[in-house]
Amino acid sequence: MGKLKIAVQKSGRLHDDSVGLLQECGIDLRNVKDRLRTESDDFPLEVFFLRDDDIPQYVEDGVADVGIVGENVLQEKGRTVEVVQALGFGKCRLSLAAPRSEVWEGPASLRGRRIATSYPRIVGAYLQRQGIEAEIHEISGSVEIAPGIGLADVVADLVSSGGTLFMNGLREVETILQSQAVLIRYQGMTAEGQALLESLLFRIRAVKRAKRNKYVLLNAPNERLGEVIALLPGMKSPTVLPLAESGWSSVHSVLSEEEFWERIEQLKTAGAQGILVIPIEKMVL
Ligand code: PRT
Ligand code: ZN
Repeated sequence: MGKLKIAVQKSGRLHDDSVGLLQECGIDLRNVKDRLRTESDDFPLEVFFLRDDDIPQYVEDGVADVGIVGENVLQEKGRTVEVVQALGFGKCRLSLAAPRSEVWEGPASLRGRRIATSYPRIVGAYLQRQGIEAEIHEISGSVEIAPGIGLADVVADLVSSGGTLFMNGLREVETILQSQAVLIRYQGMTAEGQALLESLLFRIRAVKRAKRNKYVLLNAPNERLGEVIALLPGMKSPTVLPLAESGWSSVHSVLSEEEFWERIEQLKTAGAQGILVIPIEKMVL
């Protein structure tokens, strides 16, 4: 039987989360350090470790069936691949930043200026959308020092905490692109490859769903069960079991992260006690 070939970053910010996701999907990978490729014993998967910049092309060409890469790299490379799933890690944004002393009056302030960036294609498209002419200086690293050494007036670079910009006397002034890691696929996959991808996606979605949800157990007095149950949707509906002490029940359910704190407070107000919250490892609907 064939194997699904996946390209992931060899080392860098996406490596650990990419390998970690596969492992959470129950796919054991041996020798991930300093290797160019490895296979799994318990899932028909072959992993290629590459520079993130090369991943879109490998997937466009079908050398790898799928890949994990940041949307920023994907857009910059402009390769023809299909995005099948956002993965929720590697979040950052591509932003314009100007020296803190500079008065910023919106994108129009870019007119005729020099912009240093490693993302000439995305920045070029942005300037075109804004109808602004400016000079793009492509540099491959340490973009944030360009204004300080007189190489450019502003920069367009990836930002997560903003610490790097701050330390270089720069201020984020416009966001061009929001980015996260995504799973991409080769458009000409065989039927067998697609079936393998479906089973990988099934696992990825179960892992992601589990992360967004918590298992909740609590005790409630029987006369207030109705109120408590109304607050807990559960996967179908909550499980209710009698406690040894008469007049009380134990209620089990699932709550999503977004509504979690608000619901816990409401549950307490509705008479719930001894609330336990437990992480869920996998969640299949
Ligand atoms: O060797 P290879 O080419 O594979 O790796 P790389 O050096 O090109 O990329 P790497 O490992 O640095 O980043 C891989 C991907 O992680 C990027 O393409 C983004 O999709 C994502 N990502 C998420 C980030 C950041 N957050 C990030 N903060 N990539 C880079 N940064 C850098 C940024 O360029 C700047 O220098 O971190 C600095 C800013 O961070 P803050 O926290 O100070 O704002
Ligand atoms: Zn790179």
